[in-house]
Amino acid sequence: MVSASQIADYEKEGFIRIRKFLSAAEVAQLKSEIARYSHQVLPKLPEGDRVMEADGKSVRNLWRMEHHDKFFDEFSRRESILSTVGPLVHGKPVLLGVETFNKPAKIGSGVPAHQDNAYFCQTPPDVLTVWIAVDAVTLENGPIYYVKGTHKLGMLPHKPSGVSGNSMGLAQMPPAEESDKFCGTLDPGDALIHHCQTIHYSAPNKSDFPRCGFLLVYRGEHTNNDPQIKAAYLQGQKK
Ligand SMILES: O=C(O)CCC(=O)C(=O)O
Repeated sequence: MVSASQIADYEKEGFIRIRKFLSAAEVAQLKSEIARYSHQVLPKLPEGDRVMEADGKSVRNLWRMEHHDKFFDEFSRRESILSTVGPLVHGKPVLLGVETFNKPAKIGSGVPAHQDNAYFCQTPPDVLTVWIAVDAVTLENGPIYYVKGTHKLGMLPHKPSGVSGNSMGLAQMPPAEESDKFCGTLDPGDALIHHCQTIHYSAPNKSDFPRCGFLLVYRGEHTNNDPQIKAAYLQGQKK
């Protein structure tokens, strides 16, 4: 469940941080299930459902995990998660995808500033991501930064970024003070929930410590494809 003050913070800032979203036992199980998936399922995945880092060996992203594995499909249906997400998407949550952003030690690549709806293309923008820390997220290993209140700016122009796994980046970052930025440091099991129009980005991981995030993306049942955003997305994929 999400409290009235958390809902108010989410509506105002475009994100919230929830401490101890998962227990230590749940996060340990999640970590071992991601490792199992990476060993057993990943070798059989279609190319589009995984992205590797520049070394060709380390996983950058796993996409659409719910399609390939029962554990992750069932995880996305947990009542505790759906009841948290419902008030934030203003309706019945519908899963868009289960993913990881692994950001491995030393080699994990950065994520250009973007709004997720450049990929999701939904209207109204009642879509969010639950980003669960599998590892500790510190200032050193590439935490997510959010720009507060930017979910209220509407969709801003994006352009191809050239980054494998994050093909779209903001064409131009709107002016923001340092105090407008929030750094999402987390303990394992903590979560961030961000709105699909909140600008966010993260730096490469040059540290000795991995920074794996496990993501669940939901939309409200009432959202639809926005043809204008979709056209911009498809155009960007051609370049
Ligand atoms: O994990 C990261 O560094 C970025 C995640 C992200 O871009 C997203 O959740 O949309």
